[in-house]
Amino acid sequence: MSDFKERIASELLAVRSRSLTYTEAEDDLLVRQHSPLMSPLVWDLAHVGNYEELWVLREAGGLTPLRPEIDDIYDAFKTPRKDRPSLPILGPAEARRYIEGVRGRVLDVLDAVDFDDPAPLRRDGFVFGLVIQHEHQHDETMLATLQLSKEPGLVRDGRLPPARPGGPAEVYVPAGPFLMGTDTQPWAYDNERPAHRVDLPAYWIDRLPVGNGAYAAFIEDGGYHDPRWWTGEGWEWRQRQGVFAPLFWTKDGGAWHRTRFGRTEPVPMDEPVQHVSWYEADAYARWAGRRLPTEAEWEKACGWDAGAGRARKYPWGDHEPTLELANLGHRAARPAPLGAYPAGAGPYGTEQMIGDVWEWTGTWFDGYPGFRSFPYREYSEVFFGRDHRVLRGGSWAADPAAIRTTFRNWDHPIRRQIFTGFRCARDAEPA
Ligand code: AVJ
Ligand code: FE
Repeated sequence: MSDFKERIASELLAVRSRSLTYTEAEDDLLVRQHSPLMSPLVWDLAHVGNYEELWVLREAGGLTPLRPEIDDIYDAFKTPRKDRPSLPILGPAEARRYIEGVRGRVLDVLDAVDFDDPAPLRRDGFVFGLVIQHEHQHDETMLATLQLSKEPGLVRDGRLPPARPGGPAEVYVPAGPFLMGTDTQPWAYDNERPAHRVDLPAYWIDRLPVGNGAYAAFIEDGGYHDPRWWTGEGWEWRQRQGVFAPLFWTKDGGAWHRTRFGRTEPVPMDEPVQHVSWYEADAYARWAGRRLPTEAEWEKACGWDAGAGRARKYPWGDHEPTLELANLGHRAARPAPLGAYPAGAGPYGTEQMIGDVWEWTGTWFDGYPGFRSFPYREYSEVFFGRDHRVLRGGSWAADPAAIRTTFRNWDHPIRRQIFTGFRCARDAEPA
């Protein structure tokens, strides 16, 4: 096998070992639905195998279906999350057997496929990138489900670099055009394409994500009780849901605590805030006299190298993340403290844009000019419009294989159980 194929094989192995780790729990925990917003873990597990069968074995490999009768159950569009527990889904042992059977054949297809084949699923191994990233995305979802299950099982305490206090609060991004999106990243999704010129006025953007300490000041200042800071929809949501703090926060003896993966601890004030909805992020920004960055502002600050006239794959350049550059891949079950990654700074001096927390932007999820759906409308296109806000950068739970400057995630503005925070921006004063 070529080096590239070896690399793909090892990425396939790595993501599968994570999926299996996340589903090591007892059967009862795997088949239970922990929230109507989430699937039972065992559904995610068989779904990633079914997706792999559909795209690699059938579409790219031309093989006949292994178990066509289960396709509908694992089609996210045919079965809404709330219905998944009542379906005849495969049990844990059967699900593991099924995905293993698929995987064996996937490695045969990998061995045989020609990456110079002009068929877009096969060229540059696109279909393998598709399934590897897909499984990573479901792994992150499974981790959020596990957190809701209150099982302490999956807390990891890997060492993260320390906080680095001080430094400027915001960085300046001068006016000028940049190239948004990509035509050249071979595994980029349809929604990241095509690359297109966007001309932005000058703006300021936070050097770091908003921290728990700053967010607690918003709470203490009565931010959750003052409709001035909220959009009409956001205020209605806040009242209806009775929300007064980020998800998992409680006030205990006058101090904020958070309960995650079954463990309660004082809220670390120097960590990026997470588990806030778009509405909360937006309200905080207004309270602070700022606003959320647009998606374009976020991307330009993240990776646009104006001197070189090109976008970097990551803020620091094109080389893969290391322990000193970003907090990705679930090394510890938390964002790193603020300022922990000076070496991971972007071209304008922003830090921690990649990893730690997904960052809400002010932009609705939509197609770029010239968007063409590939390989299927249900990956991106059906979500375009005014239902989902764009999230950028990836969280501590995201894997490097599924993260880059141009990667776009999206979710409903009410979503809080995902690993989401934000940073603020503002227009630069007119010269
Ligand atoms: C890109 C994270 C919004 O997990 O809902 C998973 C990706 N698409 N299966 C999701 C996805 C099909 C999606 N997000
Ligand atoms: Fe999926």
